[in-house]
Amino acid sequence: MDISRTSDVWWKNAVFYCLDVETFQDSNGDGIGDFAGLTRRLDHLDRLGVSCIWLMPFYPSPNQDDGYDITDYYSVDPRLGTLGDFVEFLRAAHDRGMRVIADLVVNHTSREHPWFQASRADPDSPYRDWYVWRDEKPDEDAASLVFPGEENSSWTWDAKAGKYYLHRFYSHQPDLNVENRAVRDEIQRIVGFWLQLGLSGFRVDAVPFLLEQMSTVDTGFAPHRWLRDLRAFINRRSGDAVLLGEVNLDYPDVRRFFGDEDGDELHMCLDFNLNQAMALALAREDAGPIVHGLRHMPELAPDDGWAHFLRNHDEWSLDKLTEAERQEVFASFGPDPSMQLFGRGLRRRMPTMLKGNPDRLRMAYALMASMPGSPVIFYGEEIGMAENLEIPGRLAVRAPMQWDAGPHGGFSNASTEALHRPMVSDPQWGPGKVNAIDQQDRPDTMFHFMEHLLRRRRECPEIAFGEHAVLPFPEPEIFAIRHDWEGRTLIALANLGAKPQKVTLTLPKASGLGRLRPILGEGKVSLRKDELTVELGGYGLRWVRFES
Ligand code: ISL
Ligand code: CA
Repeated sequence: MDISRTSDVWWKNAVFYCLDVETFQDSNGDGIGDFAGLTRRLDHLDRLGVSCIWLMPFYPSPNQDDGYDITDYYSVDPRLGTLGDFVEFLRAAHDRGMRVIADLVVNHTSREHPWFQASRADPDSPYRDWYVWRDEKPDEDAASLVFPGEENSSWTWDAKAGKYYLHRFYSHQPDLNVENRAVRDEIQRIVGFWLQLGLSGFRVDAVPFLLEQMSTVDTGFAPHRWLRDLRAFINRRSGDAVLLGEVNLDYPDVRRFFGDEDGDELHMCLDFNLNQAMALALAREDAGPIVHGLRHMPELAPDDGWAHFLRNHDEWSLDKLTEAERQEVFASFGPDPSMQLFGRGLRRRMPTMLKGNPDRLRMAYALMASMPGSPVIFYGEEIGMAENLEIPGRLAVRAPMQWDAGPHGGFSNASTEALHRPMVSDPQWGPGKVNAIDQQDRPDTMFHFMEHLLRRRRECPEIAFGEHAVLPFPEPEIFAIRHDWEGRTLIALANLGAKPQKVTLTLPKASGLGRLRPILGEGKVSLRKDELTVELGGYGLRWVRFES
């Protein structure tokens, strides 16, 4: 692949940054972040090396699920600004060379969406068949519930309709019926609308639920054909638009959502499998689970890729681990029940889970960024922000961004009562200690490290496009991966343990690999004949590159 072609498939070598407009920067003092505020903060993202911003839902919403409950797909929540503000933001992002994608949440709408209101009110309404209705409550398997403890069924009685409606998530989020062609046409219009305004694609929410077939009769609907049509449609409208899917399934099942061997469905999927392997590996201080995970990672078509992350905006879901493994991670990273959620995950951010150890934190991010695919950063990770466990449920990790040491961390000048969501208040983690502006001015900070890491990652297209191989080591704490592409070789090492290690690996024909250049981390590196020796501190990391 030549270098211009790599830009065509930009998502494979991108740095994604996920943020929620309402917790990023308030510009008008009402306590709610907005597009004008976000626009003012774009230089922070530019400086960090972000190449694509992922906006969490910003559409009008009663906000019962932080905006994942939408009442209008064609506009901006007035609390966050106007469509005009959105376009100004988009233009300013593009001006800095950053693309923007947004959450596409079309598995369900808000119960308050006019479509649902019409659907329940009138059996003859064309909207009746836009949702999934049943006269009798279907049998269901308790294990299939997404929010155990919060919702005890996926079917809720609606007195007005005199029927039950399906909701895979909260009861205030009725599922759309995508087996109805009119619904699929509408989804296409929504996607087309935002592409026309300049979005570069979508993070598609809850894809397996979206594609689920519920009909008891044959509607002729073929879910994967529809996903294929959707990709064809978006790429007809916009050649470089991307579909990044949330498909939290086992690897072989995720693979099906990329389409056949040509890769004609989702362009990318968030890699939950490797994510949970990393959780276990970090907790155990043993690279084994990652090695195992990579061995099972399916092959993708050349234009498709994985999106890797450590923490996202939801709980750290550990649903793919065995019960015993999950308990191991809980014991290391969140022993108190208040830190756990739905019996399957942790509602904490990395720095607190890693007990404030800066070396371990940096190693964890370098490890993630060395995985074959593109890294995704969740806002605040670049400065080592913590969670606020006083905020209920998943929202604990969605406290407002900490910009400076001033009141409300520079997020807003509203009164404390008016703040959309409380700040992190623990003095060790609050804005007085952890904030972007102070870190930008000091070299030995998380921000500087992340900036350096993400820029290095962008400069190493071999991670995105190359062949990877895990380099075996006798020391279980050591993880090493090699990426080869077009005459470039990168070797990324991480020491998952606290003990310093000196490791040696044999690289056949090392002399042909070009000049050795350590590009990330600290510690002595030497090459003698075919033997590469690297000294890694406790929780150390090192990337070395051979350049011809
Ligand atoms: O089902 C799961 C695990 O068994 C979840 O990972 C599920 O895929 C996830 O909860 C879906 O989350 C997404 O859609 C939700 C929203 O609340 C989340 O924030 C979003 O990430 C409903 O729209
Ligand atoms: Ca505001």
